Amino acid sequence: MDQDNRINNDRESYIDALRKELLYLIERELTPLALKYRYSEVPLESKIKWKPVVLLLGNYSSGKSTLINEFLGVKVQHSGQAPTDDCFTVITSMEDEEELVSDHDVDERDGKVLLYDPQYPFEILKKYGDRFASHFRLKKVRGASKLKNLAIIDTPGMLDSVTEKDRGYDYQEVIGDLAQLSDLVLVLFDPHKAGTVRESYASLRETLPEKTFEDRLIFVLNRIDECGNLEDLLRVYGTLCWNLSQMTGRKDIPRILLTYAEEASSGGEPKPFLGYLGNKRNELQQAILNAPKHRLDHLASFVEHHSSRLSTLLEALIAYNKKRSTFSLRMSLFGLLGSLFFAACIGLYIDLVQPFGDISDGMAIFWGGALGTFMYVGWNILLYKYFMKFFHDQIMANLDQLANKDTQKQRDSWAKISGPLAEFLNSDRRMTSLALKKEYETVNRIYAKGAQEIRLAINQLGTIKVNQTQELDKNSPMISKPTGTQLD
Ligand SMILES: Nc1nc2c(ncn2[C@@H]2O[C@H](COP(=O)(O)OP(=O)(O)O)[C@@H](O)[C@H]2O)c(=O)[nH]1
Ligand SMILES: [Mg+2]
Repeated sequence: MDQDNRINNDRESYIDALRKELLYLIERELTPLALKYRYSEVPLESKIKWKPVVLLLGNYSSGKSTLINEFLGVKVQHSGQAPTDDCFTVITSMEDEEELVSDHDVDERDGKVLLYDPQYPFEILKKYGDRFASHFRLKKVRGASKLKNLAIIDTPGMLDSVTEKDRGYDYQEVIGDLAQLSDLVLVLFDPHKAGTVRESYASLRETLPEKTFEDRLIFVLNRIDECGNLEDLLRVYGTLCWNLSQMTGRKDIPRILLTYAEEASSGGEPKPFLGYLGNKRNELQQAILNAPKHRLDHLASFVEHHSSRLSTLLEALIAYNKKRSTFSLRMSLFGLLGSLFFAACIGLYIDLVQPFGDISDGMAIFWGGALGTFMYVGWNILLYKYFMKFFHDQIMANLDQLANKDTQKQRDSWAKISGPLAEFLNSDRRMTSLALKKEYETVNRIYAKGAQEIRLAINQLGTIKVNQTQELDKNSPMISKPTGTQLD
């Protein structure tokens, strides 16, 4: 037993060291570039610095709130048949000191604290305005040990006929941003609306594939106790599979956990098929508890993801600078040759035609040279600027030429960075090739070494034994203690 505890402690501290290393890479290396090049409006780490997060999505009355209450063993959320709860609720535990001073078992706070307190990762949601803020709240639960290292977000049920105007904010955008910062996303359905709700169609078709990864999604068919018999359940299951394949655009059917809340189902006559199927409730609860373990993978993907996109952005800036230098050199040469030609013509004209009377060869050369120089200066001051603006407009009209888009990954990266790139190029073009090259090397080093070595270290975790953590610590090139400020 003692041995097990030591293994666990060693693992925990090793995981913690890896987590800090990854956060360090993001905070110190990627964020300054992401902000500088307008790739992100907020520091990148703000989305992942907080606790691991589980997001619950699903149509109204699919049993999200009931699942949360059951998981915590406390009635934190209201539940009911009608779509009454139209709030996004972040649920986590009280801190020890808060438990001492709070008079309630559940402390409910306005969503503004989540948006404006930098310890939370929700700053990004400020852009959805006051209507959203009034539908966002925080609940802190006393003694919720399961939430010490975890937060759950309950969401308003997905509806059919609702529009952005009705909600007052863009629901799909909000759940996209929340999914992006979540380590696990549970999508709940129930037998009455097995995937037929319009908002769930939009989110599964577009929002979720764009904002999160397949392996972070779990589909749940909840409330199966309400099916009349096995045949009824099979019909519902088939409908859901069909709808899911339509929504996700995939031919293979993802795994769907079949489950129900025993407490909510009591009262009805027992259904024999439920005994035969078994309830996957424990599996579902275990998946929620395991979410923190995905955080390291999530962080490593985060580093890879953003460093590769920043690398595409820097590549495009380097290409822009290169084209600009070539064009500028060409224009300067053109101006120089034009001015020389002009000087020679003027000199010859003065010398041969003698329009100003008898002028010596030396004076003709002098006047030719002076007018040529004047023309060159005029060129550089007036026309060169005009041509460089012409160059910039040409590039902006066809920004695609700055990037390589052979692979799908490159095309995806480009879709994300072309907007910030255009904004940056239109506002600030002062960048030296040397500085760009250095930044490019930095993000590639982070991508190639950082994330990959961390992944290797994560894989080693599976086989870790007591006292080996220190060995790993020494051997891992990434686990060098960061100098400078503590990350958390
Ligand atoms: N029979 C049955 N009822 C359930 C189950 N889960 C939730 N309910 C009931 O369904 C209604 C809606 O549940 P709720 O948790 O509020 O759904 P939400 O809108 O997704 O949060 C409530 O009346 C619950 O008691 C279940 O597994 N079986
Ligand atoms: Mg609810």
